[in-house]
Amino acid sequence: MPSEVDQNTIRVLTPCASGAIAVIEIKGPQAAAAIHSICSAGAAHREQLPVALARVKVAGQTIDDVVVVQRGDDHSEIHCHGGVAVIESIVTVLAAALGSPGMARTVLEQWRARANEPIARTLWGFEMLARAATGGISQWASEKLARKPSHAWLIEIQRNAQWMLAASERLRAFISGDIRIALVGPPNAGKSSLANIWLGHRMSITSDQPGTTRDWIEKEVNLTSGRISMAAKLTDTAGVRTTEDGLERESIRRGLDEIVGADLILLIFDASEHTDSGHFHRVALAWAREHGLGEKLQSTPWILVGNKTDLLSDADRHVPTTFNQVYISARCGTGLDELHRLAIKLLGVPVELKYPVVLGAQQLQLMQLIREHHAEAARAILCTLGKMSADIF
Ligand SMILES: Nc1nc2c(ncn2[C@@H]2O[C@H](COP(=O)(O)OP(=O)(O)OP(=O)(O)O)[C@@H](O)[C@H]2O)c(=O)[nH]1
Ligand SMILES: [Mg+2]
Repeated sequence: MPSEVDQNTIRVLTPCASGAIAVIEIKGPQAAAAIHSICSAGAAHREQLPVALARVKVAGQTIDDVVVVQRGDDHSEIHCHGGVAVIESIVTVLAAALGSPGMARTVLEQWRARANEPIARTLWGFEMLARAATGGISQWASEKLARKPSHAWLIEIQRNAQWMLAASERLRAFISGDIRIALVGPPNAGKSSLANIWLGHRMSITSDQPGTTRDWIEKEVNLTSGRISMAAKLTDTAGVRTTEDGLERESIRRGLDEIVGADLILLIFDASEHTDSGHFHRVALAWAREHGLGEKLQSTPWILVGNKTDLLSDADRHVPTTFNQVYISARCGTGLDELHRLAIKLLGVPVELKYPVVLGAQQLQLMQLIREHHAEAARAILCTLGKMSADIF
């Protein structure tokens, strides 16, 4: 049986980021007494008014002017200024007032752990959330709130919140940048040049010396097409060829190992060495089989990338003969839009990535909305969604 002290909890509901206001939740049989003991003015009483202005003082010194909200008999919130030092101080004095000073450390650690959580990784998601304060979900909810709040619209908000949560779960890999794209091909094809131009700065050394890349290198890149923008991990590998050099053989083996876990393979060749795209396709497939990649290409989406098109005259320029071919020039940066479009298509990026999807702190807030089924909570959460997205810009 937990003691009364153990039943008390403190949680910082707002995310660990710079913000004007923070909300600290306190629950348990001693919640009201603890708030009363650290605030100089009277705390809120639900029967009269659920909110009250108060001044938090420690040893006679004022820390902050706050609003105390009483949500229930054993459930209150302190709405204080959002500075980190203010939050840390109030959590510390609250924990002490509850007779459990050690709790402050755990509460603050949990709060800080949420500091780097992405809110939404998609451009469209950001846009939708940014508009939330003046339009989007918020406007829709405000209109409903302006009329008499009804059970029906709360159910509707819940249904939407649930949809966002479910979509966010389904899209987690796409949102969190866990998708892996591997660049594979013979030496000198331009793998490292493509990786560099994609990243926007030098990731790998390039040279006309075959076998320049000796180890696989992985970096996060952005994949953008239309309204979809997602992060992915791009791996540049050593050029694959038969060689007597033991060190190069080991580099090639490691590169091929990396390809095993890839979600998309970019098979890259020097297109200027081939007469037409049909010939190019056959040679590339034979090359892949010769180097043990045949099976992997059966089970993983792949794109045949013909590089160095700047070396081809207009008359010699290839026209793709299969849906998964693309021609680029890593030197001039041409063809990259088409490469992004095809990559997004072949990765099977779900259509939901066009809509707002949420992670981390916002997920918690949506869950709270679903659980509490409460008009006040709905309003607070929708305002926070708007505020958080405004903070991003
Ligand atoms: N003309 C032209 N040259 C290119 C292009 N892309 C790469 N190159 C050149 O081709 C050579 C090889 O490029 P890298 O990017 O090092 O090729 P790689 O496939 O990484 O080679 P390894 O690391 O040896 O496997 C370099 O001299 C590049 O400047 C291109 O689009 N056009
Ligand atoms: Mg290289």
